Amino acid sequence: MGKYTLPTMPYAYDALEPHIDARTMEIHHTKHHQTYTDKLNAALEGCSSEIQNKDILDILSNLNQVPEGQRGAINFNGGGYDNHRLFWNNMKPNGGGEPGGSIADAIKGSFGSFSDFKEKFSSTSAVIQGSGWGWLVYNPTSKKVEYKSMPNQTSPRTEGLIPLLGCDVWEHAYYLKYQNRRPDYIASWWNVVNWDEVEHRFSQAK
Ligand code: MN3
Repeated sequence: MGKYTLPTMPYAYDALEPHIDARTMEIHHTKHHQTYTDKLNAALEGCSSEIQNKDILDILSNLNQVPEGQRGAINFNGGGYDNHRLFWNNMKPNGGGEPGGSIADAIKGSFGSFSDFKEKFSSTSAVIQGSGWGWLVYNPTSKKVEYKSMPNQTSPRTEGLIPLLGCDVWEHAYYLKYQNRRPDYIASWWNVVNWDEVEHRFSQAK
């Protein structure tokens, strides 16, 4: 068995209905997330024990330490492994609404208002070309929260950013229910956002 195993889901596959359907959640977790996990383990086997012994968060934050031959595979599958475990936990049944606490103030400081943030996140994530993720991140340099689109499975950590809230806009995240209507999926996804988890990540990141 490899170093990493598929994380368990924090709720049932049908718990996010009607916003995200159970079949999509099951395939997304048991097939897609499992594959990223397996391929991350396989890519790590091609690395030195020094790399293997490091935590995936350290590896993603310092990708240059990974030998060139494995770097692409670690970027993609390590990102896929970490992004999805963040994703499951930054959603919950009966989520959504507006955040409170320090994350609400930070969003207001960076975007003007919560509705301006939501509009920017939605419209920019909707037009990511091909596959990728929309993220609310904490930038340790500016000490502000920012929106960041990332391609494919590349983690915001590879750019020194701390992921706080991610929306998977790969077709596999919504196609069964929404087909080509990515903006409809994103609009519905806001109803399952777990703001307590985002606030928790923000407090850890600061
Ligand atoms: Mn996915």
